[in-house]
Parts: sequence; structure tokens; C-alpha cells
Amino acid sequence: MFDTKENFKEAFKKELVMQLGKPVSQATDADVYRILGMMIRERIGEDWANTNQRLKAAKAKQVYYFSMEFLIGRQLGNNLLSLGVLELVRDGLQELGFDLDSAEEEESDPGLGNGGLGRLAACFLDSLAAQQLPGHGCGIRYRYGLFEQKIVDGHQVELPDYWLQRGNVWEVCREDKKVEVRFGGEVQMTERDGRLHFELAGYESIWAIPYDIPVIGSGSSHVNTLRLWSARPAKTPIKPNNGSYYNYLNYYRSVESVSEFLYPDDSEFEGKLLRLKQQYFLCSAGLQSILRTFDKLELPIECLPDKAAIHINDTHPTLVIPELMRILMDERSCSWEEAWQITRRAVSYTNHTTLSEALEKWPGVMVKQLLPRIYMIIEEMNKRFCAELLERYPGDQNRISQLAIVYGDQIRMANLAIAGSYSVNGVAALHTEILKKREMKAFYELYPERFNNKTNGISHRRWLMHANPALARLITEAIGSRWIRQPREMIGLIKYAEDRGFQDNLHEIKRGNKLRLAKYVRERLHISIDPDSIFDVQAKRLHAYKRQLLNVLHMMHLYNQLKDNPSADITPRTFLFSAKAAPGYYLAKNIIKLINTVADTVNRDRTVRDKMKVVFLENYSVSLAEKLIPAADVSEQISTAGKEASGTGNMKFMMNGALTVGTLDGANVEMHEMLGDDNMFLFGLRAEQVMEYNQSGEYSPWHIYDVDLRVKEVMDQLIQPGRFCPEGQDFESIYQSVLHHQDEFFVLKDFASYVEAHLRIDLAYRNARDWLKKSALNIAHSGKFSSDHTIKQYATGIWQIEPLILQRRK
Ligand code: HBZ
Repeated sequence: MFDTKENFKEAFKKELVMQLGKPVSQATDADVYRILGMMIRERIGEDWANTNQRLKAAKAKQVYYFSMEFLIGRQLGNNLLSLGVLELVRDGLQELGFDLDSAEEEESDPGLGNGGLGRLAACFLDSLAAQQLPGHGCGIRYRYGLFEQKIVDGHQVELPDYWLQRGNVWEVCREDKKVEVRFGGEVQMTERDGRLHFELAGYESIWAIPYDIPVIGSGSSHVNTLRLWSARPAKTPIKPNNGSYYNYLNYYRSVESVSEFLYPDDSEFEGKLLRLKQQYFLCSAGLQSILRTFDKLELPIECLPDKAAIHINDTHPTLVIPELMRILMDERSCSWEEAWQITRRAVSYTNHTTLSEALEKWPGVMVKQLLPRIYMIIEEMNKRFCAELLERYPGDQNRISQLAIVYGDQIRMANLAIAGSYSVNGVAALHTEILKKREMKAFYELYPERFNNKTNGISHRRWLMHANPALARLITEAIGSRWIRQPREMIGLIKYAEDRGFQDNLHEIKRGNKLRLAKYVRERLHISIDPDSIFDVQAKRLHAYKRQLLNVLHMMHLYNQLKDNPSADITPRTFLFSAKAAPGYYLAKNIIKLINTVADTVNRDRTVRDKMKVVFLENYSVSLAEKLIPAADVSEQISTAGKEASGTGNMKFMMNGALTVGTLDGANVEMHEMLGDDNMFLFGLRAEQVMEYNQSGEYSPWHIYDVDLRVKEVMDQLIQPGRFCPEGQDFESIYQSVLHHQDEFFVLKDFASYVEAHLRIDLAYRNARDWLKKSALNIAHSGKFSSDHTIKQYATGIWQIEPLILQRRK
């Protein structure tokens, strides 16, 4: 149905009539979206089944990527791209009087993740499938995704995101594959055949129902599965309900709440019981499903790690470790030692943060009450682990207590994840070094062979080919199409960086993207922005360590300068922001309000209208990122050095030709290694310097406030009525966090250096040719950050999985 444009048009019209009973003349964009979704599903159905068949026949080892988040974005465009029919469909639809872009806008953007971690999981699925690697996602089908953000009077307001309202054409409910998950109850011990047996009694039972989403391999007939679990009450709850109807209703409500919503905190540990339930629900359901697949191979259980690699995306799914132990011992008659061997050979773990407030530590009492058998297993693991440590480090109590899994009443999930796995990786070179030298030093000394780095990556299919098709075409025109399969070949663009024709095209494409964004901004916010100004973008979660505040203070300073000297010679700038704050994160929400207040002041002032604009785009999401990133000239990656594990936005902007103003943090370090000082605007403290200041306690923001008049001016403006503090309002909490709470993130310390970096940007942009050259070099080097490359390294370095024999799509 997709082999030629004419066939597509015929099939589309037929489907429209069959499914919706409508002729072309009456179809809406929403209808077009639905019909295309159905056609794609039909088209790949056989491939999907075949992939599973072939995997089974080959007894291939498969990876299961466990993640509490999969921020997959809209599927339609990407699926068409993977099938190689995007342009054909676009043209065919146009001839029928429809616009594919408008149809794409009809798809709801599933917000099943908070930010980088969830999006990474989605890029990894895309790359696994594209390389015909047997790898599946295992997650939760939240009924409500990350909240929808509205800006009301400059404040963030959260609304529920009921993304399933119009159904989900991509998913298939696999009722036949449901599994039971048990909570609560008591552990009963019995002795049989000289062995202790453990069984749970009086538990609450719930069903985990899998919904499968196909992950279509680009350019091949390989189709992997993203399996998302939904909680449903068991018909007859096993827990006695005293026969009361109201008890039934309570039970129903409590069960459904398990997959009801995604927790919106991206960098603070929320020790909520429901979150723990969600984590166990995912781990137990996912493992049962893996074992069911494994059992079909009819191999002895000790072969499990040869057939299944279980990867955990941060510590959120760490309970796979004790849960696998439980299943192996209680249901498969393994001894502790056998179960431990199998588990440790099967599980690998990625760490995404060194922020101490994000580390998961569950209270033992909570785990004991909700998961009594799991608690027993964790205690036993801890006991055995500490005994080993005592032998290895006799008398070194300090070290042993750092390493222990259970400390006081807390279960440290990172310790559990490291002790119970064979591989621990960081997500950028600097981050991995920090883990080894600082945060996880004791573990590194104990198990040096387990630690490795896997620098993050992004899908060039979504973030370049889909988000910026004109740029993708230009690249192909210049260097041919091999880069699509081998993104590192983009390095061939270096040859064109100084080619005037190439530069002109690059300029036109960027300008087109900027015009489209300007239209979007005008329609939504009634602000007109100049496509010839520098589009300077910071788009990411709002967090103190990401330092949106530094960006705002710089804008305030720039505005002050323009007020002092209205004819100041500055290159016109449009500062764009997009960011969600965790609903309970007061400081972050206050920074959103500050950005919007500064935006109001600046945008209303006609005297600066040709020089400066500030825009806050609400509800940052994958689909908004796809509009924003291709239009950026400058990418703000300005976290306090040592705090951003990797960053992936940095890579997306780079791939779309934006130049980075950034600190030497996370993957910026690796970008800088390739680009050098000429093609990036570095500033600020280095990670070691930050660490030294933290150790010595020598840094005082007050000193900077006292000596740098620019700093004093903008800081005072946060609390004094005037330009940025309308009547009755101030930003006291921000002021306090910087000055009275010792500026934990070195905002003032890096201010001067940041201002200077922006001056360099201002000057560099004036030399259009040179700017375009830098932009082209950024694109050329960005192939290294394709997640295809990252996934290859996971596949060979951690999972030991291989591609299924190549089968090109027919
Ligand atoms: O993971 C991010 C890191 O901050 C970023 O540097 C890195 O590039 C990215 C991918 O490795 N971390 C997150 O996005 N973390 C979360 O979203 C998160 C979500 C729920 C939590 C904790 C963290 O409970």
C-alpha cells in the first residue's frame, strides 16, 4: 500500500471509507492521522510477528531496557520515516488535498517522561530497531503523562495530561499476556525436603496488562516492542474484603492508581509509597514476561543471562534485582547462590546523576510493609555483602558503612544496583570519572571492572531527519546518503564548511526554520520576533543547577545596558526559554515567573524592540523541541560544571547547527574536544574548581556582589521595586538563594565570564560567513552523538547482543 504514490492514495481512500465511512472530501486532519496510523499498523503487522518468530527461532539474546519513563514523542512522522515513505505519503496526501504536518499535529504527544532520562530511553529504542538489534522497552502506561504547563500571569500552572483521550492507534492491548503482581501480605516459611520455602499469604493481587507499541527499524523489516504495563484490578481480590462493596471500590481505586500518573520530579527523590508500588509493578511484570519468553526456549534457568540482558535506566527499576532473586528461589527452586549468580550476570545499570538529593533511598519499613518478601531478600543481600566486605576490609568500618546496601533504616538503591549487577555506566566521560573518583569511589575500588562510560546519544532520525528535513536534504546533497546509516560520515561535511554555496543553503534553511518558529510565537503569544536576530535558546527542565537564572541575570544586565545607552551597538537577540518546573519546586517556579516578568518589561519597551526580545514558550515537550531546536542559533548549556551528567539537548542543538555557549560539563566536554575553542563559546569554572571551592568553602557571592557593579545592579533589581519588580512583587527567594544561601551553583561566580562569552557571540554573529562555517562544523561533528553509535557500544560492551540477520524492507 506504500509502494507507489498512486497505490498509497488508493489504499488511503479505501481505508477512509472502510474505517470511518467517509469520502476524502469530508475527512479532517484527525481522520487523516488515524487512517495513516491504521495503515502503518497493518503494513508492519507481519514484520512485527516475523521479528519475534525469528528471534525465537534463533534463540537470540535480547535486551530488555527497564525504564520508568519512555518519552517517545509523536509516532506518525517517525514511523513513516522508518518505513521510507514519508515523502511519498506527504506528496500523496497533498494531491488528495491534505497536509501531512497538520495531520501530525493531531497526534497527542505522550509525555511519559520528565526529560533527558526518558527521552534517552526513546532514542535508544529507535537505534536498537534501526540496527536490527533485539532490544525492547519495558515501562509503564501512565494514564496521565507529565503535566501540561500553562503560564498564567507569568506563573506556571499544571494541568493533567490525559494523553489517551482520543485513543492510541499505535498500541495493541495484549490481554492474553497479563501477569499477576502481588503487594503486601505476610511471608510464610515452611520446611520441605530439608529446605526452607517462602510463600506470601494474605497479599493484594493486581493484574498487569501489557500494551505493546511497535518500534519500527528504519530501513529494515525489524520491529521491536515497547511494552507498557497498565494496572487493573483482579476480579476477586485475594485480600479478604469483608464482603463490603465499599471495600471493593477502595481496592479498585487503589489498584488503578498504580499506573495512573507519572511522578513529575526529575531530580529530587520523592519517597512516596505509590511511587514504590509503581517501581515494583514494573519490575515484577517485566521480569515475569521475560521469563515467559525464556521458558519457550526450554533451556536450564542458569542460561537466562545468556538469553536476556536486563538493563535498568537509573535506579528506578532496581527492584528487578531482588525480584529476580525471589522468582528464582521461590518459584524456580534455585539456591541463594545460584539465584545470585544468575541475577548478577543478567543485570546492568546506568547512573544519570550525582546530585545527592536525587539518590533513591527507600525507608526499610515502607518496603517491608509493601513488599515483605523483597525486603527479606534485600536484608539477606546486605548481610552477605557486608560479611564479604568485612573480610576484605577488616576494621574499615567507615568504608563498609559507605558501601552497605542498608544503612540505618534506609535501603540505598544505587548500592543495591551496583552490588547486584555486572556493569555500571555513567553517561558522559566526565560524569563517569566523577562517579569513579568521588561519588562511587568506594564501589569503584571494590569492583573497578564493573565501571564503564557510555556517552549519551540522540536519534539523528528524529532530531535531524524528522525535525529538520531541509537540513537533512542539504547534507545528502553534499555528501550523499550514507550518513543516514552511518551518521559519523557527517564528518564529510567539514569539506563544505567554507563552501559559499553550502553556507548559503545552510543560512536559508536556518532562516526558514526561524520564520516558522516566529510564526508559532506570534500565533501563540502575540509577540513578533525578528528572524534576523540571534535566536538564543535555553530549553530543558528548570533546575537551579541548570542555571536558567544565570541566563536571566545576563538578560537583565543587557537590558540595563540598553537603557543606559539606547544606541549601544549590539546584535539583535531573541532569548527563548522553555522549561517545566517540578510542581513542588518553589525556587524553580519563581525563576519561571522572573523570566516572564523580564519578558514583559523588555517586550513592552519600544525603545529596545529592535535589539532584544524575550519569549517563554509554555509546555516544553518533544513536539515543541522539534520546532524550537532547528530554529536556534545559540544553544545554552550552562550548568554548574560537574552537575549535569551529560545533557542531550546540547547534542540536538549541535546537530541542527546551533553554536553552544556552555560550561565544561557533561557531554559539552566531549563536544569541545571535537570542536575546539573556535566553534564553541566556553565560559565559567571547571568541575575541579567547583569541587575545590566546595571543599575549601572559600567562595562568597557577597564578594562578587560588592565588587561587580553589574551584579549588584541586577541582584538588587530582584528585590527592589522598579524595572523587574512590578508593584507588590519581588523575587526575594531567588535573591536569598544566591546571596544568603551561598550561591550553591556559582551563578555570580560565573557571571562575568558568561557576559564575556555573550560578547564573543555578539561579535561572531556579525561575521555571517564565519558563523555559518562554525555552524557547519558543529553539524559535521555531531554524527558522533548519534545514539546509533552509543547503542553499538552498549550492545558490544555491556549487553553482548548481536543484530539479527539483515533483512531489508521489501
Ligand atoms: O538524564 C538526565 C540528566 O540530568 C542529564 O544530564 C542526562 O543527559 C540525561 C540522560 O542521561 N536525568 C534525568 O532526566 N532524570 C530524570 O528525568 C529523573 C526522573 C525521575 C526521577 C529522577 C530523575 O525520579
